[in-house]
Amino acid sequence: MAKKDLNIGIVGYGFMGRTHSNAFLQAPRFFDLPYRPVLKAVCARNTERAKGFAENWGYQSIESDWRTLIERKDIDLIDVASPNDTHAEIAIAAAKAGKMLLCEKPLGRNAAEAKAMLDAVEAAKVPNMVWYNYRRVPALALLKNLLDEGRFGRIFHYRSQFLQDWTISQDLPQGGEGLWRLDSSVSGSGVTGDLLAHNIDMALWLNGPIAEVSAMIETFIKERKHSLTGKMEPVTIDDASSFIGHFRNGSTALFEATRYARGHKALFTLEINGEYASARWDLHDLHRLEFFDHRDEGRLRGWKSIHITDSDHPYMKQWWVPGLQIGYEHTFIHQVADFLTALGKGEEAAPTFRDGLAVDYVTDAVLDSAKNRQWEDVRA
Ligand code: SOE
Repeated sequence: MAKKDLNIGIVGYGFMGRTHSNAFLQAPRFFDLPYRPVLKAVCARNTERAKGFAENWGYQSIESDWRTLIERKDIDLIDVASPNDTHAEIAIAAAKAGKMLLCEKPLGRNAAEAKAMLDAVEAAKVPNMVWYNYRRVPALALLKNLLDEGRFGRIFHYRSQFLQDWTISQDLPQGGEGLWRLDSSVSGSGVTGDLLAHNIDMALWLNGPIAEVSAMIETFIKERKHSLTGKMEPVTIDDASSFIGHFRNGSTALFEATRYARGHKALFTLEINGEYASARWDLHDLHRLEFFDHRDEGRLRGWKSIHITDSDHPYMKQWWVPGLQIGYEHTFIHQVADFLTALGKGEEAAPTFRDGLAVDYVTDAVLDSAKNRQWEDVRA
């Protein structure tokens, strides 16, 4: 089948600009897709750096103002890979200009922003997706299939953590390039929107909606020098965030995210316990799914560690040979492949902006609950 070109304009060239650009380039090399992403333009304020980025990744042109980028007739899709405070303005304007949208997570700095973004893409009827990339880890896609097949029976517990340790030093400044995640006016929140949002998106996908939460947040370092002003300023992000809650299916939730767990760099873990089966997974060993099935013969019952590298595992047929694993960057490649496949069929690819808003409703409830020191219902 002839491939159609899909012209991409990306805003932002940081960590996520790199993961997305790599995915646009690699997806059509490994998957048979109806569209071929064409890297038309990268947009960033620093034109020297944008030029270097364009040369490295093969973007055909650069722009320094996202407004000019979205006006361009030769761009079909805008990829928002810039800091969180830019997501809503760019996405809403791009949707109005009729562009398809991919947006880095979290969708908005809060649910109000995310709702305005959802309204814009739905009014414009443009395809849209949020980069909650971990849904495309093959082991987790397999877990989703096992859950959908009903192998776990009734679900009792879902627990999930995201542990990092990179902000422990008092000397780390807040704000500016690379450190905007520590400035809540840019990021919206601390670990709640940055890390816990991943745990929540995964949980909503695997185990359905969360009904209510009771949360606690903590800011361990109260003042940091701001990179932009050079002055010591109060820290207004949450350094740690945890909650208990109830899913609508009756199971209980136990979640924690922190950047103060010394020794842990990106330890995203989850465990689900059902009537018949349990499963657990962690990002440091992302190609393994631990699975326990109580219906196995009693003498042989036990935890299995399944190495997710066989061709009958999700996505793996497209990669190497059984036994050879893939990694973090592949989750983004899979996401592009799924988006383009769905686009070819005129279907949506999840997580859409609607799914992104659902996450923001939970993170808003977490922050409200911690502030008000009470249980909060999550908006449906
Ligand atoms: C923060 O350190 C971060 O880079 C997040 O922003 C990403 O979403 C997460 O996948 C890894 O950690």
